Amino acid sequence: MVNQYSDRAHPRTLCLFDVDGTLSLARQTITPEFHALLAKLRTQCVIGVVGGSDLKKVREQLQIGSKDFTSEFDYVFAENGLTAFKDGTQLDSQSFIGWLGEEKYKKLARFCLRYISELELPVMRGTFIEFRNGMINVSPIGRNASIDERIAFEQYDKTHNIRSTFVSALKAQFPDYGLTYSIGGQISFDVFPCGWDKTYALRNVCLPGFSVEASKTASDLGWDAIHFFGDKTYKGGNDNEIFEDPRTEGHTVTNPQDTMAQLKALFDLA
Ligand code: M1P
Repeated sequence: MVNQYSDRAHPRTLCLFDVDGTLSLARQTITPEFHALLAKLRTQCVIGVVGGSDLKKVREQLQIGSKDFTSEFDYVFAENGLTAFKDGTQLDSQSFIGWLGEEKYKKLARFCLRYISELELPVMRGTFIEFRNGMINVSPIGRNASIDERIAFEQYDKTHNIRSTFVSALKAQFPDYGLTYSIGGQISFDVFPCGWDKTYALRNVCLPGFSVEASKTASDLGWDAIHFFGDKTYKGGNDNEIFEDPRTEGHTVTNPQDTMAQLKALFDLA
């Protein structure tokens, strides 16, 4: 087997991180302190990020300074891994529209826009459907909401169940579409083919000489351990599938400070 990471203290240990609520606060930038800790961690083991957001947003949150952030992680997965980088180089991927087809997508988009048009919300902003490579992201309030409006919507949603009711309506309307609806953030939910959750990223972490086909453990992929850190690890959260996957050791965190504390306890980091 070719060992690509022989410069690390633990070359067969992979640490994967969710972004929002794990490496940074929701839609905010990673702190310089955590950025420096990740650089230290990278001397110990192999590191990667598995975000639900698209690459632009993950970059906004993880890039500090002018150095391209994709070169500061061994693996970067955006849109659950549908946009993937290994050692700073982009890998081939599938697309949501290619999988679903234009006609089915148009029916889905029309239903969502009609549904949103009839919602009674305290405020509504713009960009209700964001079309991405590996998924669509649907937001009842609109993705142009400010940070304060996001926080207010998240609270409102907790008592009015806007997103979960919307998802139930979509499931009832399109029972044969084979889609997963995942409420991973504050103001929206992601829609993608079943199986294209964050475990999709594991397809691309296979070391040379190993095969992802029928892999059941980290060692099937060539690793001693694959750690995954996420905040939404509960059933229905967008970190749940990869957290529960038998190939990973899951760690639930409550916020970026907690992630840092857990890393310091697990690895030899000051
Ligand atoms: O990473 C979690 C989620 O972050 C954003 O959600 P929201 O805008 O609702 O806070 C989105 O980018 C979403 O796709 C992603 O899953």
